[in-house]
Amino acid sequence: MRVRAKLLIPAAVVVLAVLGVFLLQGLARTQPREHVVVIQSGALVPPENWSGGLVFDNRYFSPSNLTVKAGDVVTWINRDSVTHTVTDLSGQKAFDEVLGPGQRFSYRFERRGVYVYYCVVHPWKGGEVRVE
Ligand SMILES: [Cu+2]
Repeated sequence: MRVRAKLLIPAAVVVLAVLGVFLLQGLARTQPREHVVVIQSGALVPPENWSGGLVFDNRYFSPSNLTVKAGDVVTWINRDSVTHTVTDLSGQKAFDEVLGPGQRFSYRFERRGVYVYYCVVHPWKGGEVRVE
């Protein structure tokens, strides 16, 4: 009986530890994440030979293409010296925010889909958030 108890306790500790690791992994997977998009310094300069369409380039929004999970938060930070906007062009018009130099704006993407956004002041700056 004593020998059995001595074996049972370490076995129980191992089982609990393994269960704990699985639980923590599950939690980590379901925790909403925050993603950062930087409005780059110099984003006010239009691309050469700009023809009027949106340009998805990390020189403007970085990254200009981002894939997130539903429930995740995206934070845009304006690192440029002038004011920019983060304006949703999708039918949902989920956000339209003016960001002065150094300002940031966060939005939680609850609904799946593709959100194309741009800057009203500098309309070559395209960005896309794909919510899965
Ligand atoms: Cu801008």
